[in-house]
Amino acid sequence: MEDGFEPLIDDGFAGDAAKRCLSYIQSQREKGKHIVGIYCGYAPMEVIRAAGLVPAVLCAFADKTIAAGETTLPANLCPLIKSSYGFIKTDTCPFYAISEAVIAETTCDGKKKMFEFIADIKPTHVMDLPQLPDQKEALDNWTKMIKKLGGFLENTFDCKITNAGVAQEIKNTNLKNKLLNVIFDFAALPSVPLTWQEIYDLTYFGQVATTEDMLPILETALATLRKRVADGVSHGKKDSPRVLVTGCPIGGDATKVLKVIEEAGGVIVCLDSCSGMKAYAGHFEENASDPYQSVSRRYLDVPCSCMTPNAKRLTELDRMMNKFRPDVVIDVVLHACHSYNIESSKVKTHVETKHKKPFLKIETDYSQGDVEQIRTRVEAVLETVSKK
Ligand code: BJ8
Repeated sequence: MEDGFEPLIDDGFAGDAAKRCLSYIQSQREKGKHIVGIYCGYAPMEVIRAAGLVPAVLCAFADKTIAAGETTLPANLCPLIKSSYGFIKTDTCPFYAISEAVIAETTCDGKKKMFEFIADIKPTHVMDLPQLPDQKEALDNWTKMIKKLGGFLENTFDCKITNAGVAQEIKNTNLKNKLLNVIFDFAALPSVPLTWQEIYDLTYFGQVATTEDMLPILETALATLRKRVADGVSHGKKDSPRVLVTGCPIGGDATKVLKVIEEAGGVIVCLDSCSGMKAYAGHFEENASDPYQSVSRRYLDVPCSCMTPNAKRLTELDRMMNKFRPDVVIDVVLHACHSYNIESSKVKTHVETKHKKPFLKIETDYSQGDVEQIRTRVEAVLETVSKK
């Protein structure tokens, strides 16, 4: 905890987003709620919640289970997939253990093929995600897949999902997203009154907790941030380089990159990935004649590199850059994530030519062996924008 900072979420889990989520999910299970595992920002949360279910994020970020994952999966695969599968293989993932079924999507090849292994263990529903989001068939096809998921959930959990229930969850999500974005706005201030860890804690928990359960947390966080601003409390120095981090989802051992950026004197003002602010962008149309179509439209707007073309990534990057005014953009690409790796070149050109900002791509995994190498590169890029 930063000196002079009251915790944003005062629940004893500050800096440990996974433990907070696990504790929440376990408490929901004790209340009789069913838990369903998810792997992706495309999981239609509004339908999951309308079924009365609690989502558990199964993406893992720990180096310790990579070796176990590699006994089945190839070594030259993304660490997120190997780590997630390694937890399952060693039966050490409490999130997977408590999940009664799994929802998956056809995003990247690695995840898609890994789902075939876990489908043998638990009921696993794989959704056929359209990957050409701008084609006119995409909306109808994805809407059908979301409705099919509804059927799977109704059968598996013996529940009923109504259109009114989905419509209500759309409103709930919009409210949660609105408040989270008010919190993100604080990172756009010239003196930044919150840390990347605090942003991460909120974005991670926000994927799991209902709007009802998030509201008091968000309201307290907002009050704390307003007090920090009033007291002139900020993170980093006024002249610290502002950094926008984009790319693959990161957490756990991969947060080494975020830690190095801070240790090198940077202030992270934007986390543009599925583990950060990406999940809370955009808006769901309310009161639509078909709420499933509203859900479908919003998720097709998620700018993941598995989509082609993925022009929305650059549009969204523009919005983030205009809002958070970074001095530097750092693209974190996990080893063997081909789609984000290939797309990195477009992002670099866009950042350097349109925004005239330095760009750094870091390819990494969950091991700590490259920390010093990353540090040298981060220090060098921050030096180029040093305001001293
Ligand atoms: S919507 S970013 S959560 S797919 S890093 S496993 S893409 S090889 S995680 Fe993702 Fe959904 Fe997209 Fe978001 Fe594959 Fe790349 Fe690994 Fe990845």
